[in-house]
Amino acid sequence: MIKYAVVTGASSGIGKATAKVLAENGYTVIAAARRIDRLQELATEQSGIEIAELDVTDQRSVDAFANSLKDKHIAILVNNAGGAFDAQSVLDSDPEVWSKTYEVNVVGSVRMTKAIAPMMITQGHGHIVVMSSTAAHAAYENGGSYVAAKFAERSLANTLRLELSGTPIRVTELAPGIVKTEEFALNRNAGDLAKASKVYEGIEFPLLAEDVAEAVRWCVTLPEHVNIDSLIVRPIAQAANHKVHRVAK
Ligand code: 8X3
Repeated sequence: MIKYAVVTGASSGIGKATAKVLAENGYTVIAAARRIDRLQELATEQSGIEIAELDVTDQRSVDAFANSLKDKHIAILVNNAGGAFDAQSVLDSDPEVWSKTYEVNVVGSVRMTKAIAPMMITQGHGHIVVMSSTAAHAAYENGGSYVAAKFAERSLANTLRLELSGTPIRVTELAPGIVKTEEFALNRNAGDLAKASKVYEGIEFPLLAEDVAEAVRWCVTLPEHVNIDSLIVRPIAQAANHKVHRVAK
């Protein structure tokens, strides 16, 4: 039987790295994202990857995607699509950005979970991974929209775990700290490369997307009676969200 793993937001960063690692570990990965051109590149880089266009903020897109999964044994769902879209104080922030951030990170994960969890229950097993953040564990200044969305995603995972008790579905919240990826800080800083670079300045060894992907691999390949509820992963230079050791140039 082919075991499928669905990874959302798989066109770059943590999602892409996770898709690759799961494919290397025997899963047939359905890498899903809006940017199909990037997914095509991924599928040429790594065998065992099927691709699908998906916008988790669009219920019709999620429904069409779910229909395409009929008869497939979905072992894993990684709710990874998301991101941060501002670095503003609450007072300076735009409510539209809060809505956008909530829609993609939280509601998108709810849509995907509602689409796939019933298939997992019917199949008799499954594992849902919610990619949250250390921002889901402690607030910080100028992070309000993202912090709120990630707290909500963590709550989604915690609620689901309770509601799915007695079913064969594992639920894991994975909370990475600073991860140096191509796009996260750029998206947060409206494409300003200088501001985005500052996020990682002086951190000799930030986490890489591959480090987080390895944590996903570990969680999902543990024996099926073992559930990692919540896993915080930080670079050693980040003792807490606000305490980052930076080396002066
Ligand atoms: C990203 C980590 O430190 O920017 O999820 O909140 S942080």
